[in-house]
Amino acid sequence: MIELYSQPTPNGQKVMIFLEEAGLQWKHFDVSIRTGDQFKPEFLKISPNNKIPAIIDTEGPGGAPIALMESGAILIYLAEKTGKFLSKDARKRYDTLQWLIFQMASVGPMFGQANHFTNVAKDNEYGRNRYVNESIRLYKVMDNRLRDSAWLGCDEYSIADMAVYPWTKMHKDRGVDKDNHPHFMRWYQAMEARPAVQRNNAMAAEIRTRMEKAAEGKEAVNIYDTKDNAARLAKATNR
Ligand SMILES: N[C@@H](CCC(=O)N[C@@H](CS)C(=O)NCC(=O)O)C(=O)O
Repeated sequence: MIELYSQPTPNGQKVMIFLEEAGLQWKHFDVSIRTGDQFKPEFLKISPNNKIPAIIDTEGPGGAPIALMESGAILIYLAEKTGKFLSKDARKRYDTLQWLIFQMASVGPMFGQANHFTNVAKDNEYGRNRYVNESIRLYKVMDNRLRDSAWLGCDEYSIADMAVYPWTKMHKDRGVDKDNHPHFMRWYQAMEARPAVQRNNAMAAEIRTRMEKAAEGKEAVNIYDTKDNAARLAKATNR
């Protein structure tokens, strides 16, 4: 059984997509980053960086439980555990890993900052331009890659596609469409046609509603105010 400690943000959804694609037995444990669950001592035991997602595989290596954080590492672990979505052919495997890391190092952090400066720190023009422009460049990189390759990682559907897809749902906001990014859009539509991806999207909406309801009346943590993050962490870990 895979226990997923998470919230259905793009980083959470990548793991949900894998679990659905692979048909693994799994359960979602809600960790509300709005109400500060990421700073609870029990969560920090499995995710010391106080971020979702994290998993516990109750039957890890040698039959003993294993806890993991970092969505890229989780996807590699699950791919190796199941023998699915990460090719055994060395070239395809390293191609896939390089595009997975492209997501972890570029798409996630840059798109995240672009969203922040577009929706939260709206009066910071420098930040908005820097990250929105970088996001637009990254969409072109993906369009070029998908001109030459059926899927992002290699010629097979893989963990690289699962990692990127949830981050690209807002592509229209960056002016990406069929005319200017035809190869990206072909891939995006192929992703949306997959039953496991559709199940993920439905489940993500359900879990989001459930978590919003559970958070009603609770004090919210301002995750954008990072000044007292160190204090929150110290309190949670008694340091
Ligand atoms: N590199 C990490 C990033 C995880 C991450 O940034 N998670 C965010 C939500 S998408 C989070 O937990 N934020 C809570 C906080 O910063 O307090 C991964 O891919 O797992």
